[in-house]
Amino acid sequence: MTHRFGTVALIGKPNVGKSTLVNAMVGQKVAIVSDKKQTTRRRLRGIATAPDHQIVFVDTPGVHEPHTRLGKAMVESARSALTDVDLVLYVANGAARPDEDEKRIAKMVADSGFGGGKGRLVLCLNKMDLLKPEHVLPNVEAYARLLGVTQDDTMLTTATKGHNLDKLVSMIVERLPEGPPAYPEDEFTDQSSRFMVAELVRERILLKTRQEVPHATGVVVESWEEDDSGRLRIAATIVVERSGQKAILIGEKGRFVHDVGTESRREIEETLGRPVHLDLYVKVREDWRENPTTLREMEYVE
Ligand SMILES: Nc1nc2c(ncn2[C@@H]2O[C@H](COP(=O)(O)OP(=O)(O)OP(=O)(O)O)[C@@H](O)[C@H]2O)c(=O)[nH]1
Ligand SMILES: [Mg+2]
Repeated sequence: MTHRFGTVALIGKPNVGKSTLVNAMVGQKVAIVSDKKQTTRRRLRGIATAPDHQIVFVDTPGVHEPHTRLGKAMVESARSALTDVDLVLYVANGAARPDEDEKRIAKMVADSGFGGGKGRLVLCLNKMDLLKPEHVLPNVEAYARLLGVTQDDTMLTTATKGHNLDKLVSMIVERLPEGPPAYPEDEFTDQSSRFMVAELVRERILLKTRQEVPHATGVVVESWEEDDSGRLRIAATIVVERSGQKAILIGEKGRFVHDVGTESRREIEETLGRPVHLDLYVKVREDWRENPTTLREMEYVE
């Protein structure tokens, strides 16, 4: 049996479903997902292993026009993913026509040498559940033209329902070089447990807040120790930019942060496979998104 191995970067606008696709294709939750734009803040790997292949998916932050140091680092992290992969999986919201932002991202991908015709670019039009039947053909054609690919390189998916994902994986595997697996089969990601815990806390906040709060929130795990009973005691700080945001996150009588703690702890215990005691604190650090030290502490930059 031929075994194929390769690295695949998912590139696209924010909120198109890149992280949802990675989780579904890996078969494990490796990336947080939310209905807010710019959920993913740095590159992360999700590893999918099968008898005949191993694919290292590189999930990236959605490419957008950045306004902060964090935003710039996010876009740079997506751009630099293009330097070191076998294939690009270009993900777009198939239910919307390509706009100017989409054109800029397509150009960035082409400029990095992943133009159509070379077998190194696969187009995934996601959110097909939201697409009206009469828009299928014009939308598929518009994206295919933009990226210079044919229908043979295009897959229509609904990531949230798993629709067409097996076909998408086959399309990717066919295009990867032959080679042995690089990771053991039970390894699913390159992230540290500390980072994943911070992300699971942040995901809860993204799902429960609106407007500027999701974007102004970061999470740092401060301490991590095992107590006598074998339970992990984790303390994390939720960092926001303004006192008004802090008030929202604490909530009346501390209710909001308490709920975030209870809800994220359940998922953290599942991920780590052991009981956890989670303490959460909320702090204001003005303009932390401009602060290189904080960005490093949060592991958004190296
Ligand atoms: N209707 C529908 N929603 C989807 C589909 N795939 C993902 N979503 C939703 O779209 C939203 C964004 O999904 P993410 O996976 O976080 O998107 P992303 O591209 O990683 O976004 P960024 O990290 O911000 O770049 C979430 O609310 C998902 O549940 C789909 O096929 N259909
Ligand atoms: Mg994402």
